[in-house]
Amino acid sequence: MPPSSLRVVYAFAREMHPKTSDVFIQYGTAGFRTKANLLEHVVYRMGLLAVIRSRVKNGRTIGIMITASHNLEPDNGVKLVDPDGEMLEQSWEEIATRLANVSDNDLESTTEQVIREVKADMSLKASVFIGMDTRYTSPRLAAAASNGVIALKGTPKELGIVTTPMLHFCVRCRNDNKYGTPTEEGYYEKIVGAFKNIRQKLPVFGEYNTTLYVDGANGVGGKKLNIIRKSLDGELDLNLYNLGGNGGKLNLNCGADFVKVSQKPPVGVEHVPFQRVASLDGDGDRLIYYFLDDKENMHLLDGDRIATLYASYITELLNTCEARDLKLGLVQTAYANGASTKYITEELKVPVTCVKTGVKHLHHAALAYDIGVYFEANGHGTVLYSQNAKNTIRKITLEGEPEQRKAAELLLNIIDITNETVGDAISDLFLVETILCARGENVRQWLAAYTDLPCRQLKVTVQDRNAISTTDAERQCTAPEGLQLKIDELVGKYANGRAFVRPSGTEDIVRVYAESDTQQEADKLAVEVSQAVFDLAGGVGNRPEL
Ligand code: G16
Repeated sequence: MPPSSLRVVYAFAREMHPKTSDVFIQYGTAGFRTKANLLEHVVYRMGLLAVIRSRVKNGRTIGIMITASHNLEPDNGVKLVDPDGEMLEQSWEEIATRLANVSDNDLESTTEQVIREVKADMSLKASVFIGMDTRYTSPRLAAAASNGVIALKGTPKELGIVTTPMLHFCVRCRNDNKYGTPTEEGYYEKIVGAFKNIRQKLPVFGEYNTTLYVDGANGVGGKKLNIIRKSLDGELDLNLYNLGGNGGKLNLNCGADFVKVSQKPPVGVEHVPFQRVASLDGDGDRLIYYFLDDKENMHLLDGDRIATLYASYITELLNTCEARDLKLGLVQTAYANGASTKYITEELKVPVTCVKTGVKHLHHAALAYDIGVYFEANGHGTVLYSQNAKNTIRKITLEGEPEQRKAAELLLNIIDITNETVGDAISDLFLVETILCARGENVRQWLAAYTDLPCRQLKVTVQDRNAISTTDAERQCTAPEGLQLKIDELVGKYANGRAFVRPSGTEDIVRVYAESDTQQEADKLAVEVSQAVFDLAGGVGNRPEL
């Protein structure tokens, strides 16, 4: 494409998606996220960038997802997906931020500059898949993304309303047809098909029962499970709640983020003692389990629990296969409960890596293992299998002893249930159910593996969240001056105390995490650390109180 035709980039911007706000916006933990009405020009520009990225990748398909995932309805967001279905390469985040913030007048020249910088061959074809969540602002934003793609003569394909992981899956399949068929149906065929397949090999036994309640967060994940539910033949009896009807609002007092952070059950779900409930988030990329006991106390089975369930079961199968050369490791963030890390290293004897928040960081670190299990405590995670691991397991299905072959075949089915491109609530749900069924366990038995340290998460609003800087996988704070010293002093007062603070990359707030021996102490420590943030980092509004 000759540079002269870049004129259309400006024309489209000015006529259809003008930049109407001067608020600086940054590609954060999971792309751009803010109030939906501030995003149209950003999304249009991400359409442009996706075409450039596709051309740099020799015409392979790039994904654009319109979603603000766990955020409330008025927010929206956009993120780019790379050809293997993984998050956009980090070095491009700066380019995305630059392109999103230039004025309309400078857009043409900046686009030209980016094309030169990344050496994109603009004569190549470019293909972009666009998906969106159920927010009422999403169709308009998806259209803006499409226009961005068209402005640079790329080919957009709108997948309509899909979960974020479905978009990642379709992008991967479009570029690697051995992974699956790049459609929603192809996704069901592979993931649900593998689950049904495995269920034929693993009859229900012991304390496991097939009834599962699901909180759909009034988002897309629940709707898709409703489609899947109809194709299940008793392998799993899904009772679905919060599907977006009856005035239920997206992520409001429900969904994985609400359940994890507030440590309360969601509204809208029937409560039956000891019934296991799976809670999804708004775009279906996070999963948390919980149950209420007969005294209505809530017991949470979060991302750390799911990770330990996976790691222990996969290790068991690898041992049966005698595939002991395959190195399995687990990746967590600073939010991982201290008790889970202790259990993983001391009981499971599995190595743990700790990285910064954001699945893009966990995904990257998990690639260092033959089998890398990664999970954020908030329920976002998956398992990555290296080609070496897949080949070894496949070989055992052909050459192993009968018991080894059986375990290796189970592992192959498990790999097929897994969405290796990104954390996926639906795929994770089927994987958890598979393992609980294989072990004949109920939720109480699952919970018994270890006891969580009581913890509390809080949010503090400050003038500028970027005033907070961190290091050591976000466990230490380097700015503002004096804040880490104050946190250390506070933590020192508590038995088994641990706390850290970090600026959120998806909401305009600072997050505070605290852990201690009792819930009361964890709550107190969290408030004291929040007060320190408020005092030293320019808090606005009311000072946090106990
Ligand atoms: C996104 C990211 C997650 C991250 C979460 C919160 O989740 O994909 O990796 O843990 O945001 O990030 P922060 O603490 O920076 O706000 P989701 O489900 O909202 O896409």
